[in-house]
Amino acid sequence: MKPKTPAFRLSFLLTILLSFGITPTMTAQHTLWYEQPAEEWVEALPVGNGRLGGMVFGRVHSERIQLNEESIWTGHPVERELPNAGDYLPKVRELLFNGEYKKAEALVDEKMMSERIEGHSYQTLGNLRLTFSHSGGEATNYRRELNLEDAIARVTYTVGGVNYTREIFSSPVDQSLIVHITSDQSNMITLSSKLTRPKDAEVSAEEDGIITMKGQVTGGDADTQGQHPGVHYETQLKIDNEGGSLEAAGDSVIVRGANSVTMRLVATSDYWGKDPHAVCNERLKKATAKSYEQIKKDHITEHQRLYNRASIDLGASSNADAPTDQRLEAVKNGGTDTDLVELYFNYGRYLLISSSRKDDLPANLQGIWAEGLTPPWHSDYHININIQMNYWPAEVTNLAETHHPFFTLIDSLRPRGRVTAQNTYNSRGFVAHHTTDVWHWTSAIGEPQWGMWAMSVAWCTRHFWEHYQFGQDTTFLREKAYPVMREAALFFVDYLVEDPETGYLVSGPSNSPENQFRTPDGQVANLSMGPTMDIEIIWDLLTNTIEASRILNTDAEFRNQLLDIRRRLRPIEIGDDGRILEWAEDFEEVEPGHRHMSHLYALHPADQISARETPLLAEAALKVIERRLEHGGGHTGWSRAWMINFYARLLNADQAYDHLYALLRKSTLTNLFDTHPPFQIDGNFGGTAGIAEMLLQSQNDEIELLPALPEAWPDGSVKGFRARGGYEVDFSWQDGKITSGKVEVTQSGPCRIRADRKLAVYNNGEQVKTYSVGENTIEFYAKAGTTYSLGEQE
Ligand code: FUC
Repeated sequence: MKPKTPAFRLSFLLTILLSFGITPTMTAQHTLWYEQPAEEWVEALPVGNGRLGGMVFGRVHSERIQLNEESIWTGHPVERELPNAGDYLPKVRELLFNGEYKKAEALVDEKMMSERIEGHSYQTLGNLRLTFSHSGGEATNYRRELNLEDAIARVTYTVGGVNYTREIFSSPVDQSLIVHITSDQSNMITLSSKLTRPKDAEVSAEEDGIITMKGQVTGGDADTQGQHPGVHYETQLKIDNEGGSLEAAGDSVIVRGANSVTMRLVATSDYWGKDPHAVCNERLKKATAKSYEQIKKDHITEHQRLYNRASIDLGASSNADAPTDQRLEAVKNGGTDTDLVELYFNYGRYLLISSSRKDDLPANLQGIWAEGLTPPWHSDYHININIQMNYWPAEVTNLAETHHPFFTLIDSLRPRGRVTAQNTYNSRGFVAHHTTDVWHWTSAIGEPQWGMWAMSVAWCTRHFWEHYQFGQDTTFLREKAYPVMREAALFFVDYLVEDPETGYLVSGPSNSPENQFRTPDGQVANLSMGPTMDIEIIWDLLTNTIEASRILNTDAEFRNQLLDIRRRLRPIEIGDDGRILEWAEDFEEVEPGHRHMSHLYALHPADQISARETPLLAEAALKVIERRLEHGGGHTGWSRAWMINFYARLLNADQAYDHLYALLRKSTLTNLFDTHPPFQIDGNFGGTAGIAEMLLQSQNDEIELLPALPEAWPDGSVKGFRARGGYEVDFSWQDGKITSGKVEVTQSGPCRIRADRKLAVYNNGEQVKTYSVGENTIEFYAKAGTTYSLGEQE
């Protein structure tokens, strides 16, 4: 039997539809659209090329495109180290081992925590303001949309019988944000353009239609600790009219009676060590040498190179033709909308492509889209949970190259991280604490509750390892990943300490981010020795580094040392009530519904706990989740996204599905941004990853198709997902059963596939020998460069 591939089915369907003159619309899954302009910033639509972003409001008469450039940061590298902090480490540990938690915390607070420096922040680049003169009354036929397939925002409307269209996008190819305005009648476009910024902006307009805005950014009004001058930036906007006239007036450029207007905006800062003026000149010259049509074509081609690699189809919705805000509202009112789930998934991939491209800075807490001078948490890189979540969907949804800016950030922390490791812990290797920013500081700052946590780097190294696992690129493993993993692991060789009572190796002083416990004498405390998440992260880092050194056939002595340390780590413990303990002792949590579920790191994103392989631990993890939920857990956007991923890993489709809808209902804004609150992009990425996790998993040395398929998605397909081991996978299902699929193999070796039943494997129509290796699971020897089809056993 030759199985029908999804591609075959789709082309067949298209042939039938087209022969009846029916063109299927796919917009519901790929377009956000609205019947009114954005009033608030969180209603505007994001465009971005990885570094240059815009939030498009789509106002008819006074358009606002709020601008961001990823390197617009106040501050500069600042010395935050406490050279003698490590002198207090033995005493702090002694106090913690003796149960004197509050005393230890006070000592940490006084002697080991660096000062928090407010005022170092990511900031808005400014605004592009367009004031239109339309004649003919009110606008009708209004539509504002973001097309995710083209990565173009569009605004269309009619005034006085004239149809106007604006197209806005940020091109990665031409490093410029483009605004193109047309109308269907001649000489009807009249507008004035301006660049504005709340402060630190010198603006001038020239007769050739170029507006320049430049300055050195300083802290926002909310900063109480001074101005903290940061980068020098420049942005240039070139306005070209076709038809009509153009003139500079003060700091504006006015176009009158044009047929069309094209704007090219470039921006950069000296963060990268280059003169921003020269870089802007060069970029603008290049972009101006190309026609609008060519820039647009190149932009779409480059975007689709990434965007089109993966897709999902989970069935159709009845409400698919309604505007996005109305669809979301219907879901908030208890409805379901499968196309909206697909749109949310596609949007997550769109946001990652648009905020993280190779050679950029990584996606920050708001991606690249942040309003004002003091955005929430300074839009920094929280490396104690948030930045990791940004990259959860990168590998599985086939956007591996978006991961690189994150790797570069972690690599860049090494020089300062080595100093912090020495100063704070008398240890080799490198370390960083709960957060950092573009200035790459690594010390423990602020309150012990979040700041005294030396696990961030170790967690981030999991991403290097995942990138290798999915892509099987040994050059990456050798040259980029292993040196970072090795140095992160080296830190723990020196840092871990033997618990005098049990003999096990533990971390500390440390918190379980960012939860508090009650001490046996009733006090509220933050720090202890060996909280469970630490142990899980360290186990994970050691395991991955050991494996990497084996693959690279290097460092045998170091590997043996890591093996020995891993053996001596305190195990994950199940408490009397059946839950995984969050701390080394069975402390009561102060906030039982806390948003962090740190001690389940081993279930997801790591893989030490597995529903199939460690069922008792999985059961204990479920109890943790249930108790958190009973007390209101999952209440922030990202926390809800964790729930989806946890339940998918626990193979509980119904709960994963319910939490996916809870994410849409409770933590999603009308422009589909995740809200913590406020807007924080990790929930978008975590939600996207959660959907993928429901459809395909590969953390247990097998590709599992539909591990957590809810009944609401009986028929569907997945295209272009990646699986660990170097595979790219497509598959379709009907009535919850796999009907066809294909696996593209980049690395020769045994390949295991688990599905609803044992599948057959074909190569060029010939059935391949498979081995039955477990429940619904087959294995075959896959050859690199081959694409195998999946189908029914004969
Ligand atoms: C962590 C979380 C918060 C928030 C902040 C940016 O500290 O605990 O909920 O997401 O990062």
